[in-house]
Amino acid sequence: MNPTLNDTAAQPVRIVPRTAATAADSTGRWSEDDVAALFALPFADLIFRAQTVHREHFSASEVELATLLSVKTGGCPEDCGYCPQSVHFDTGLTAGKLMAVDAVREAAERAKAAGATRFCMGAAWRAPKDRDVEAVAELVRAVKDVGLEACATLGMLNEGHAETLRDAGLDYYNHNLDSAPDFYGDIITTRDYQDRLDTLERVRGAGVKVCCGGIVGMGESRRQRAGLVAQLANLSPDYPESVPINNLVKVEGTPLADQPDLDPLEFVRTIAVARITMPRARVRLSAGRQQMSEAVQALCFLAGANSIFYGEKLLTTGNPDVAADMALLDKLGITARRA
Ligand code: SAM
Ligand code: DTB
Ligand code: SF4
Repeated sequence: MNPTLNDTAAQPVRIVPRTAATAADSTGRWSEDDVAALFALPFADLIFRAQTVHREHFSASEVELATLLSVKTGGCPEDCGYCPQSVHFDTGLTAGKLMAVDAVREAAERAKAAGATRFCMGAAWRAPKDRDVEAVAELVRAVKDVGLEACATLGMLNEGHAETLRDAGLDYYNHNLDSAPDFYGDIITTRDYQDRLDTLERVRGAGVKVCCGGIVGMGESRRQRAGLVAQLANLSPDYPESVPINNLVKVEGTPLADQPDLDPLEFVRTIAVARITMPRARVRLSAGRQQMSEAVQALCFLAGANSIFYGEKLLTTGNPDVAADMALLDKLGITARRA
């Protein structure tokens, strides 16, 4: 008989996961090295650690359902290499004007009836004008009237914009850092990292909750994924309340259309590292679920994801249909967060 197995059977060994020097410093800051060390943990240790942190702050069997709606589609002057809505790339998308309040209210009512608690409105603007912000404030009021949490992502905000949206009842503003600072320039040239940080500061300053994450699978290195997570975890005065982790959706016509797939387990690791470094945040398994197996999604929930986009569409691309998502959550014994 294998002596090792025999010993183990006779005297159970307490397995303590290796944690390495992987923790925030005394000020709560995460160095890129420490985040990279988390990524390098044995998979089981990383997931165990993420689960432990997750259970300290959330029920591990509950997920938030957020529905997305593109309220202003396409025609965006920015050149974000992943995005089907940029005017720089021919993706066959038809651009539209800002949606009317009634249509948005109806979409919010449908989302609520389907079980969502959060409604996120996206607009393909570089930066909204004052009148755009006023118009979106009306949409926010409609969403709040329906009884959903309201989130908007409209691009860069100028002075006073975050306050106008807050006064309309906006709960969250989504503005992603998207990648590590040293990879950002490979993906976007029309605005820089500091522009993003400035908008996030305006959002925080107005007392609106921050939803900020990024995209993986764009050809970045693992070190750069660690760099992105470190940036998010170290945001001042605190990390975002909500952290969407998107897996690149490859859209024909965009420069990243032929990007090789990221190893799914590396995506799971990214979720786990986000959970460990931002323990109280809603970590959202965001774009890319339609291309992901159920098993990988289940691993993402184990790794600490506790929010998903719910409904057939993201902004312009597909998302699993509601029945499939319900069946998956049911299989996993995960329930939807109640309002
Ligand atoms: N125009 C605004 C902006 O960029 O801030 C808001 C809308 S923009 C589409 C919102 C986010 O969607 C982007 O920051 C990016 O993280 C994500 N996104 C866009 N296209 C994507 C794609 N093909 N795959 C994954 N995420 C994507
Ligand atoms: C986020 O981080 N992901 C969402 C939301 N915030 C606005 C957008 C995903 C978009 C995926 C590509 C599309 O459907 O156009
Ligand atoms: Fe425009 Fe936003 Fe798309 Fe960039 S991600 S091209 S800013 S809509």
